[in-house]
Amino acid sequence: MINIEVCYSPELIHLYELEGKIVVVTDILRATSSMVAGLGSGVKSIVPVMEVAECDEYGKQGFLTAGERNGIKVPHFNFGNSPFDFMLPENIGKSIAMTTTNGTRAINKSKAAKQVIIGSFLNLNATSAFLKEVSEDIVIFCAGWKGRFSMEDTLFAGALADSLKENANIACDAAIGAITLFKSHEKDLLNFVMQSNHAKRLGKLDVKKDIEFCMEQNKFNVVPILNDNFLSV
Ligand code: 3SL
Repeated sequence: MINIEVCYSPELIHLYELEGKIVVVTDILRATSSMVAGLGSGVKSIVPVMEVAECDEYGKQGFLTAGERNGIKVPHFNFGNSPFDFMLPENIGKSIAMTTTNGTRAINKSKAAKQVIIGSFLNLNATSAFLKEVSEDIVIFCAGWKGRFSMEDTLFAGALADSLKENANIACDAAIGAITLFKSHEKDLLNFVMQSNHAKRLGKLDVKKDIEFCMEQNKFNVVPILNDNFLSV
């Protein structure tokens, strides 16, 4: 049986062995939800980078640029971090360079893994189905907020681990905790997430519709996979 672990924060990822494993990076509000929404709507590829300057370099090569700092669009980028921006019809077939406070950082910290994939509530069933076919151990990596635990990422980790638990060994307390949190709130996920620090932070930016959208389940039947720094489906 394969093992499933959950890591609650990029500050803890050095405690996990990633080599030979599949890492599922999740940043529900909003980076991985936006990636899934974009790639599920016809965006060709997304390159997740750590710094604004790296995005700018890709921009000079013809990429669209996207991302935020502290939730606010980087002023000179084409767009910010809203899933609705990523789904615009004019992005179909385009490549996007993206940098965010936590999500793209977590992806870059996952590169020692055998494979890195992107999970969100928007592609929960697709991610689960993909992982039911693998023989490698799995680490579900929550991007959190500036190194801290975040409720919405942990809820997703719990939902995903719960969907896999018949075929896998739940291999750490963090995974048991995530499943327990998810099971306690699975019937009112959105209301529960509205109490989270990040929803309150985003609420001040007037993006409630983004939060509601990011908590919808299974709108996209795609699993973004990282290959040579590029995410595609
Ligand atoms: O930190 C991130 O990766 C973002 O998703 C944060 S925000 O939702 O844009 O504030």
